[in-house]
Amino acid sequence: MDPIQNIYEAVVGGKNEEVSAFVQAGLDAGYTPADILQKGFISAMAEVGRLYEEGISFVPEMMVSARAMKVGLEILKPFLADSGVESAGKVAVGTVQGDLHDIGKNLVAMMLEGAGFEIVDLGTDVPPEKLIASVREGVDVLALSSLLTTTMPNMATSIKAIKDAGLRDRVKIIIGGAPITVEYANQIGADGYAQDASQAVNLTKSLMP
Ligand code: B1M
Repeated sequence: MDPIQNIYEAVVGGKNEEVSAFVQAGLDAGYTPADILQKGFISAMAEVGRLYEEGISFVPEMMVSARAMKVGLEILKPFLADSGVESAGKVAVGTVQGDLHDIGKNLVAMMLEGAGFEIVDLGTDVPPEKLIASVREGVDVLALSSLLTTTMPNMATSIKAIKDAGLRDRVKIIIGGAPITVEYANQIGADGYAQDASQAVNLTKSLMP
């Protein structure tokens, strides 16, 4: 079977012990890391979401698929993140308070790293105080992720907290994640919105002094 199809099925089926070999097979067969990412991993996670939404699978299945995707991304990481490039700026990435989804956030971090940015990974479920601390420590850009409609408002809360701490003009704030839109970014006073990880790289570059 085609390596990309193998990756897709391994992620949907949560077969994390097989996924690394399939990624390697894909690379050996000449697929680009971008193809493997888009057609293998991201399409598979869209299918996992569909199965969950339609009540065909449940949270445990989502978890094993997420683990398989993470294992595969580790193999892809060196190809996405080209090391040895001079730092283009410092970016803190995190998923907002209440939200534990980190695959998209990790992908954004990997692509930014590949584009030469220094990354501070704040993790998931990040409270505003931790964001404030990272701005005080000195980052050029704060990239916030949210995957849940219930945690989206925490982006607004985070921006407000940074503003209230008198730090808003010290950092550019960009946001993204499945439920986020450019209108929402404008509404809450973010400096930009990126639909996916590669747009996040272009946006970050455009915001650097
Ligand atoms: Co959750 N989950 N989940 N989940 N989960 C979603 C998001 C959901 C859409 C599924 C569904 O119903 N179809 C739904 C949200 C519904 C809603 O809010 N409207 C949902 C739900 C309901 C939940 C729980 C509430 C389920 C429950 O417990 N009852 C729960 C919440 C837990 C919490 O966070 N407090 C939950 C839990 C989980 C797991 C832990 C099981 C697991 C996460 C594991 C992990 O991340 N380590 C999980 C998963 C895997 C998903 C789906 C299936 C896949 C998400 C993903 O990784 N996609 C998801 C359904 C779906 O998205 N189709 C779903 C792949 C990833 C590459 O894409 O994260 O969108 P994404 O990132 C993209 C862009 O959005 C963008 O770039 C990335 C790609 O290039 N982007 C940014 C993301 N962040 C960015 C930041 C930027 C820029 C771009 O900064 C500038």
